Amino acid sequence: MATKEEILKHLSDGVVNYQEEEVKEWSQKALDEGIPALLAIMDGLAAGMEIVGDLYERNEYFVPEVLMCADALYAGLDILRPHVPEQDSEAKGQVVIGSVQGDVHDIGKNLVKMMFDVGGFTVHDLGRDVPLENFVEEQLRTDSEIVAMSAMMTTTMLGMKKVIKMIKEKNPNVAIMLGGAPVTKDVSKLFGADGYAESAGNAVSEAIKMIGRLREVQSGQV
Ligand code: B12
Repeated sequence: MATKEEILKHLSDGVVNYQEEEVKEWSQKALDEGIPALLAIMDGLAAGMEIVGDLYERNEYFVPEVLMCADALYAGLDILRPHVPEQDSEAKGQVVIGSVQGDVHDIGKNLVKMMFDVGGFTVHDLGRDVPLENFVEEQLRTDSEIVAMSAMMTTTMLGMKKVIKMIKEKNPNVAIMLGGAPVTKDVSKLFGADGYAESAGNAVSEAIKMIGRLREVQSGQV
């Protein structure tokens, strides 16, 4: 029987070495051994993807390898995701989420989406490379309290500022949250966003705080 640490390592290594079949096998093993699915995703699959990021930055991996690593991660996610328990069945609110125009990076966004799902939010996922106006239209269509945008490139990040301006002009009662590797708390503030989270792990708690502040403003308390 493999230990928890061994299973997590196999999941991470499977992503790094783009071994899709191995990742599937170890994802199933993680479930069979009673390892919490969320732990297997975050400390196994996502941890592997972080190593891939370092390899890419050191020019040891290039786009084709990274794409195969992403496929391996998604293969594991397909098996593990249905086993992540809903943390709370009470409806928390609605969120529109997507990776901004020009940006095809969606692994981080999909992890954040999953956390919103299990955290009791109704999620409207626009996908990746989302035209900026679509965030505005989807917010109006669904009357979501939160719009969460992801950008992984310094170039695409600038689109977020435009979306914030467009949304605030049409509907000031929306809380906008930013995330993604090049985005910082300071950048979020500078762009006029209402919130920021560094990782999928704290996105939901930040969103709940943002909704609280929104409701206080709406009821004239501040
Ligand atoms: C995987 C990857 C790819 C894959 C994407 C596959 C996919 N389906 O996503 C592929 C191979 C397609 C790719 C392509 C390219 N990539 Co790329 N890619 C990466 C890489 C290696 C890893 C990103 C990743 O998935 N990380 C793992 C996840 C789990 O982490 P994460 O995304 O950061 O997300 C976490 C947080 O940021 C946060 N978060 C993310 N989004 C959001 C949103 C909200 C609302 C919140 C609250 C939180 C949040 O929570 C997440 C989970 O905790 C990074 C390097 C790196 N170190 O980041 C480069 C990187 C992002 N890519 C880069 C580049 C340049 C490119 C290309 C232009 C390369 C090329 N020459 O073609 C193309 C661009 C294509 C495009 N138009 O978008 C650069 C960007 C540089 C910059 N600063 O602008 C990076 C930083 C690499 C580098 N150092 O050069 N890439």
